[in-house]
This record gives sequence, structure tokens and C-alpha cells, in this order.
Amino acid sequence: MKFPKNFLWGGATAANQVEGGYDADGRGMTILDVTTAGGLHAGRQQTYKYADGMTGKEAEIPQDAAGAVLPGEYYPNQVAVDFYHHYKEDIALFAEMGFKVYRMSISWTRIFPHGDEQEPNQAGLDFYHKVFAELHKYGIEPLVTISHFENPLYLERHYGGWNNRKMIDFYVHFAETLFTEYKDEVKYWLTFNEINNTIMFLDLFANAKDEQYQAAYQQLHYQYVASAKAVQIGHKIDPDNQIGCMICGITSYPLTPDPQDILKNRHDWEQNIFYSGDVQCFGEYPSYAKRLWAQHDVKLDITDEDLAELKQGTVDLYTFSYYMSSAVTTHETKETVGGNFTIGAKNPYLQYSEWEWADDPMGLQYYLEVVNDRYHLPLMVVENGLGAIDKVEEDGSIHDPYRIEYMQEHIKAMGDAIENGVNLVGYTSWGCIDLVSAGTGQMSKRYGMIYVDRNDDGSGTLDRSRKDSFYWYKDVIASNGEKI
Ligand code: P53
Repeated sequence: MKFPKNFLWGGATAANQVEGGYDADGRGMTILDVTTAGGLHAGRQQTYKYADGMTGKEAEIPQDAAGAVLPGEYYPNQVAVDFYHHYKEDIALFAEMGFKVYRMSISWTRIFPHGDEQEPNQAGLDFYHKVFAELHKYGIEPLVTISHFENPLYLERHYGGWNNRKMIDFYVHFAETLFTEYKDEVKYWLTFNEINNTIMFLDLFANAKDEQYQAAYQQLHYQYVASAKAVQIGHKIDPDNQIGCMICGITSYPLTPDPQDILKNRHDWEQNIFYSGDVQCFGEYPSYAKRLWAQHDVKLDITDEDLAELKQGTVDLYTFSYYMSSAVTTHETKETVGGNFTIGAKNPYLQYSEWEWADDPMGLQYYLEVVNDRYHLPLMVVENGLGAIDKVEEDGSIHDPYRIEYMQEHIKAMGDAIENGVNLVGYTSWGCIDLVSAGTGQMSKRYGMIYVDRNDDGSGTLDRSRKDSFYWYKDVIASNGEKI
């Protein structure tokens, strides 16, 4: 047996991409509720639109954030796949696949509609009690991401979001509320989803200016402090809590053996991957941080108390997403990879998905071995999967051999890493149920093993059905990864 006996097999989602119910039971708006299809990346405009027709960062903030939606515009995250009203059915399907763990996130504005309140919204707290009870009914352990890409709109507009040090207190109060409320229901937590992409995506999208690096490094610092404080509180409330960091794991290679490419690749790893992991796992800024800051003339607001917090608040687990690898070079390259962002040079040894993401299972093994050596912490792959267009047959069946093949190869790579001594404790495939793409806002970029009848334009019955991969994954879990 390659996989350890209690290996945590499961699936992963995020509140903003599945829940919908955006104005139900007192929930406040998040930035993603006012984002028309396509928010995070190129092709998905992150201009907020307001009922008064104003757009963009300079627009006046309506006092009531719920007014910030324009009629006639389509906002895919507002309904998403309506997990809010389908959670029982969905969790039953997860249980049928044999999930041991379900990674989900909590919508901040269900609990604190604006984000700066003292008192939580009881109806919001109740919803997650119901979800956790349903999971436990089937013996599924929740793994909860505290913040997954969805800042409260109010905090964004009134305080400038993570540019403001005050966000630390708002976040910590939110986290403490969750640790207290769900003490007996949740023991696995992640503080921030893909925390490193604040910096990483600057490189991927365009020639970012120094001011953008300045802002990104400062936001990250506040998030690291917020995370470290949350970890300490989480441990105090329940010493059994296992709290992890979550890193966007893209394995980067040098395109050529030119030493300049080799060094650039190493430095890219430092900036994009190691910087966040080092602060969260080691509790201090790495030596190369000075070089990274100097490169963009970055001057940070970091206090001695902050540094003490970082030291005290190191994580118990290192978790990451893995979809693809990238290749970097100092040379001119004709062949670059586009997709929903520029991921660098085209690697001639790899195949690419429809969204031009490189299919590279060995890159997962490589990544696992690197971070295993570096951190000596339990590791979890908390996102992995293939975004693809699925076809529903006349009889309602959905044949997705491409998705099965992608997952087979990545599970095999994890087994090989475990055989090489890697301490991997779990795997939650991304979008175990179809959901709204973070990068493009599409429904048609599907990751699920459960199909949801919902289309890019918002049409569809929201009915659920099992894809071929559903039955295949069920066997994988039942055989603890032996039968792939
Ligand atoms: P979508 C890009 C690269 C790696 C991870 O992404 C990424 C992204 C975002 O596009 O984000 C994670 O939906 C993220 C999820 C997201 C998933 O990858 O663009 O944590 O929220 O849905 C897949 O195909």
C-alpha cells in the first residue's frame, strides 16, 4: 500500500464559487458578488459596477452594499451552483464517493455582513452548523478555509481592504468567532487560500509596476500577521486544531540549461512560492526577502510586535493547490502560453489543456519532494483537477475520460512521492462538484465529478448528475489509491 491507512481522500470547493444565496438570511455582499463574469484575471474584469452606474475604484460607495448590482448585468457568483439550498443532496453525493474530508470555505459576509461588526449574524453561523452536521452524519471531516478570495465589499470600499492594517483585527475577530463557534465540529483549518498569489499573479499577468509590488507585499505582510494571530488563537481555543497555510503551487522550471535561466528560476521560486511558505512555516522573513523588496523599491510597515506574532503563529500543515507547471527563461521565446494569464514559456515536453494549463503530474511529485524537504511538515494537496468542457449524452450520462486520466496520473505521482518519503496526508480534488471558475467566471470550465446543469449565461435547472469520474473516484477511495 502506497497511501497511508488514514489518508484523507476528498474534494474541495470555495463558498463564493458554489454557495450562491448571496443575499439570503442577512448575508452581506463580497467583492465577487459585484463582479461580472471574470474577476481575478485577465479576461475577467474586476471593475465593480454600482447601481448609480459608476464603476471602478473611484466610484462612490453605496451605503447599502446590496444596491451595488446593476440590473441587466450577470454576476455568476451570486447564484453559483446554489449549494446554499442543495447542500444536503451534494453532501450525500460526496458521501457516496466515500469522501473522508471535504474542503470548503466560510463566506465571511454570512457571519459578518459588513466585516467590521462585533456581533455575528446568527443565521449565517447556523448555516455552517447545518453543513458540518450533515458532513459528520457521513463521517466526513470538514477542512475549512477561513478566507478564500472573498473580501467583504464593505471592508474593501470603506477601508481599502488589505491595504489597511485594520484588516488584521477584522480578520482575527472573524477567525476567533469561527474557532469558538465550531470548536467541536471542525479541527482542520486553512487561514488564507493561495496567499502567495498576491505576488505571483503580478508576474503572471503583465509588467506590473513597483507601486503594485509595494502594495502587494504590504497586503501580504498584514495577511501573514493576521494568519499568525489566528493560528495562535485557534491553538488556544483547541490544542487539537490543525491549522495550515495554503499556497498556490505552480512548479517552475528553467526553459534552458543557461545558468541565467537556472538562477532566474530559483529566484522565481523564492518570490512566488517560498516567500509565503517560509514566513508561515518558519515564522520569520527569509534572508532573500531583502533582495525581493529592493528589486521593486519596496518599503514595508512591519513592527517588532508583528515579527513576534509571526514567530508565535507558525502553521501545523503545509497545503497547496497544484494544477500545472511553468517554464521561465531570460531568453526571447516565441512560444508563450496564454490561457487566462501568461504562464511563461511553452514547455515542449508537455501537453496543454483548453485553457493552456500544462498537464504535468511529475511536476506535482517534484513540488511535493521540494516542500517536504524544506518544511518537514505534513503536506496536503488541497486542490488539483482538470477544467474541461463536458458533454451530456442523450441518455444523460457524461463521459469524462480526460478528467479520469488527469487525476490518475496525479494520484500516481503522489504515490511515487510518498514512496520517496514524502509525508503526504491528504488529497482534495478541486471542484468535486462543478462550480464557477475563479479565473474566468465560466461554468463551462468544469472540474466536477458531479455535473451541475448550469450554463455560462445563468440558464439551467441546477440538477446534479454523476459523471464517469464519479464512479472511478469512488473506487480510488475504496481501494485507498490502489485501484486507479
Ligand atoms: P479556475 C490560477 C492558477 C492556479 C490556481 O482555477 C488558481 C488560479 C485561479 O485562476 O486558483 C485556484 O477556476 C483557486 C480556486 C480556483 C482554482 O484554482 O480559474 O484556489 O478558487 O477555482 C481553479 O480554473
